[in-house]
Amino acid sequence: MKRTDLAVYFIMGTQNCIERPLDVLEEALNAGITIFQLREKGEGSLKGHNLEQFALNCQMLCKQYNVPFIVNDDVDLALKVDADGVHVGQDDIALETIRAKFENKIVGVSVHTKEELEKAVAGGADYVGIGPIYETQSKADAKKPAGVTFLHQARIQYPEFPIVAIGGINEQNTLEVRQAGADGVAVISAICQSTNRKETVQSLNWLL
Ligand code: TZP
Ligand code: MG
Repeated sequence: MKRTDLAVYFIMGTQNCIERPLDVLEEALNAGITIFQLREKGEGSLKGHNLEQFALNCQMLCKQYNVPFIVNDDVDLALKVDADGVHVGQDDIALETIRAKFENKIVGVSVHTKEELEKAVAGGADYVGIGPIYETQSKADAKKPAGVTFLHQARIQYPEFPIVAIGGINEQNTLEVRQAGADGVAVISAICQSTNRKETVQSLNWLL
């Protein structure tokens, strides 16, 4: 993957949307997001057949806009719908196992420490997600906000490795994250709750 693919990384599940989720996604795509992750989690989230149908609908929209479609955590679903990739945390299936199943696909890993970062890079991750940088309302079990220090260290250690920052990122603090070395910003609420998605995505995307 190219580092620029991470510029505006939209993450969404039906539970994050007040409006019709597929409308939110289409507006985000139209506004210029560069990659999308389906993260269906928490109370009232879709399961089984309904989840698969929703995933297929999201994937179809992403294809129309030529935007990679990534599935969070659910390796089986990602394989079943032939997603462009999968994103896993430290508590999910081991990277080696996933790498083998997604040979020519995108594999992203969340990291919080130097050790986790080195393991992800050595294990063949295509990119890492670092966060939460700021306070977030969108993840029930989120760790304490870490600020940009670790993100900055990661960039110094790996000048070329694709890194996306996550957690409480919005139009106001995106510059700080960029200056710390992130290739892009991964956001849920900034886009889901935006009243002007075109403007929001443009402000989040410093590559435009
Ligand atoms: N992982 C770390 S923070 C977070 C995830 C999935 C939630 C990000 O959501 P928001 O609304 O952009 O803070
Ligand atoms: Mg996970």
